[in-house]
Amino acid sequence: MNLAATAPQSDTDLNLDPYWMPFTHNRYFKHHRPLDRLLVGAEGAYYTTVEGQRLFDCLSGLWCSSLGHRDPRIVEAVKAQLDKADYIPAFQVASPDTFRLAERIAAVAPGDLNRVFFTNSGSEAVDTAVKIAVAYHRMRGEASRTRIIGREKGYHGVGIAGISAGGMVANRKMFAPLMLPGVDHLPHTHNLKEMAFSRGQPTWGAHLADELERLVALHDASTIAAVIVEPMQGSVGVVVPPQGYLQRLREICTRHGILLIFDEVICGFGRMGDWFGAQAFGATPDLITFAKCVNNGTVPMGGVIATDAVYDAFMQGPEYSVELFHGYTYSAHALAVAAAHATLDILHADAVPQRFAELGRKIEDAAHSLKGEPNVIDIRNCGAAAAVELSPIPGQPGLRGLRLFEEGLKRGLLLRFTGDTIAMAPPVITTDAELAQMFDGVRAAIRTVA
Ligand code: PXG
Repeated sequence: MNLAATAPQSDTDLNLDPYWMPFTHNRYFKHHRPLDRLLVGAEGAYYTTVEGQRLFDCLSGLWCSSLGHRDPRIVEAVKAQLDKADYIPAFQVASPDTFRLAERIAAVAPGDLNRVFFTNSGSEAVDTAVKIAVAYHRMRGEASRTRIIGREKGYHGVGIAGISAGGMVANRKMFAPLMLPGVDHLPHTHNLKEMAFSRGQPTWGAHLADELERLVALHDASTIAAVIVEPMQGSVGVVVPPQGYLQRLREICTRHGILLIFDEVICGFGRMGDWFGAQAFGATPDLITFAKCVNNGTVPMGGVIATDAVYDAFMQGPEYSVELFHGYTYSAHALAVAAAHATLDILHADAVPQRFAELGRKIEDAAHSLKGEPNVIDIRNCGAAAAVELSPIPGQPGLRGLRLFEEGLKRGLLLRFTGDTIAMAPPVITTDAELAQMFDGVRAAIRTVA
């Protein structure tokens, strides 16, 4: 360890080398030392940089802080929990608050999804759901059902199950030998020719769900455990399900005894204008994965909601035996549970899903007003989320997206880009004036990088 690492430093001579930043161009960041990307404060819909600049939080953190930052009701709940108990083990004992939280989550989940398993992240939630799906069939005497069907362009986090079922090539190609065997993929539904500039759910594309029938014909249903999809594909840049698509997936899964998993890590807890994407889009899965907005991103938490039927299949053997050999040290961490209760209080008291539906209508109009700006080849929106896709600079994919992100910072906007697409999902507290400012800033930035 060198001295610089232990001596007090100012932020400007911060040693950037030891921290290996996730999903970040480390060399570019460390070379350019962007002070407008060093964040020290978060309040409401804004971050504050080390230089004191305020940045509007266009993606609610990473899709997780949908109520805005540091709502006093959540802050107080976490502080109060610290005064009662810091850590409570999750194996063989539990806090009563965890049971109450599961009950509250089940109450807002659709259909018979009444059983909640807690994890600490979306990636762990996906691992958990995939394990539950495979074990479920085994418990029912169908041990040959092991195959997982994901979807192209899907993002299910970075665990082995998530990258195997996921469909974003950059997240997969380096790890090819590690992938789960027996995974196949549905085609994605993003088609510029058929659906560019659709408002909300595209009318074209429901037939792509029938590709599942083709995979069943290829592999046989007796080998398939589950299909996992995001109702709305968030990470790849707000790819919206075509009308009728999710219903068709549901029908085919039911017909063939395949479990349907909705990965609602982004869609869950209000963003789609309802509690879950399942309700917003009108299709009910057998398992839901969640994370992020369950506690407004305050303390890591994720989980899986299962139907009674899935849970019941595990309840076999002697009563004293463990039914599912799975769980995490920090499953239902006391601070995360406290933050989740406070978040649910706010989601109910402030009618957040409905307010997201209203905000979504404004986002739709504002986003689609960018049509015709230079290099804009698609605009998509769904719930309170939108994405603008730009044509790449020839031979340099992703560079226009990066430039746009940097222009956004100059205009006080913290944007999120993936390739040459920017995604926006601002907090529910966003005012009309802030929404207008965000889209004015994006418009100006798009023109600058043209
Ligand atoms: N499933 C889905 C659908 C996700 O969106 C995960 C799983 C993984 O969650 P964890 O908590 O393990 O990161 C995610 C995460 C972005 C962005 O910019 C999206 C995510 C994470 C970070 C950035 O779109 N999604």
